[in-house]
Amino acid sequence: MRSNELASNMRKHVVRITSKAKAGHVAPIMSITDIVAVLYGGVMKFDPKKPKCPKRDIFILSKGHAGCALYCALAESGFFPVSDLDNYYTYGSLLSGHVSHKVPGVELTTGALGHGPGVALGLAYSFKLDKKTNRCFVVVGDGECNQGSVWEAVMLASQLKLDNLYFIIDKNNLQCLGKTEDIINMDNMAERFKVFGCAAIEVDGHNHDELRSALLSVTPDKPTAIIANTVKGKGIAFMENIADWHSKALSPEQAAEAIKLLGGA
Ligand SMILES: Cc1ncc(C[n+]2csc(CCOP(=O)(O)OP(=O)(O)O)c2C)c(N)n1
Repeated sequence: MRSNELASNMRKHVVRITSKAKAGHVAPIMSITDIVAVLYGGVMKFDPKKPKCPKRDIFILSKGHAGCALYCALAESGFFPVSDLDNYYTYGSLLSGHVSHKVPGVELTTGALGHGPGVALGLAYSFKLDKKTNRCFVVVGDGECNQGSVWEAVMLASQLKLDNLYFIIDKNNLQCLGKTEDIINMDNMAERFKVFGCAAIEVDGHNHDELRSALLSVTPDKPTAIIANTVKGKGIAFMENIADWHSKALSPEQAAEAIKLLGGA
């Protein structure tokens, strides 16, 4: 499926299933929807019928509170039936709010921020040691980049020359309680990654062509950092760039309005 169609379907699923479950984190999910859609809509190698296929590329969602975006991409890509999404965030469902590795296609349970980059680095290194060509992609929040563990992983990835590892920074400039610049400023993100030894590319995180070209680029012997400039809540005008929407759930009326804004029925 083309990434644009995938992103559009994902956004509508997200509104439908989060509002049904009265679940929050809609804005953080909308922020990364295009990134995840481009990865699953042509960039990554995977086989939905064999989620553990040894030739697969690895995707890790380090900002695990946005797991719903990944579930929607996996369902749309055939890892499990789209109808299963209706169980999202319900009692006993595998589709928990913070992403769970029990779901087919999910590599790592996350939610405690700061862990994804280190695991992605370990997997990328293991592929190099085994002389395999698999790639690892890890999505990290810009607020999450306040954590030292992120930078430890970046430094070691550079030292190990892991050119099969992609740090994708969801730079929406907001965290849960306010602006990233007011908490620990993460501006000049590309420069920061370059100083730590990565190739760094800055893109519009909602432009699929820019994302695809960055995700397919390789700089020999260097990990790549893709600084994706995004809008928290992208696609739902009344939610965009408003910190309060980090964890709020959509009411049925707001969900209906959101679906209209997304061009749905
Ligand atoms: C280790 C850890 N500390 C705090 C939290 C609580 N928390 C959840 S989301 C969030 C904000 C993260 O900001 P960012 O990475 O920018 O994510 P986004 O704004 O894109 O959702 C925080 C602090 C957490 N999940 N894990």
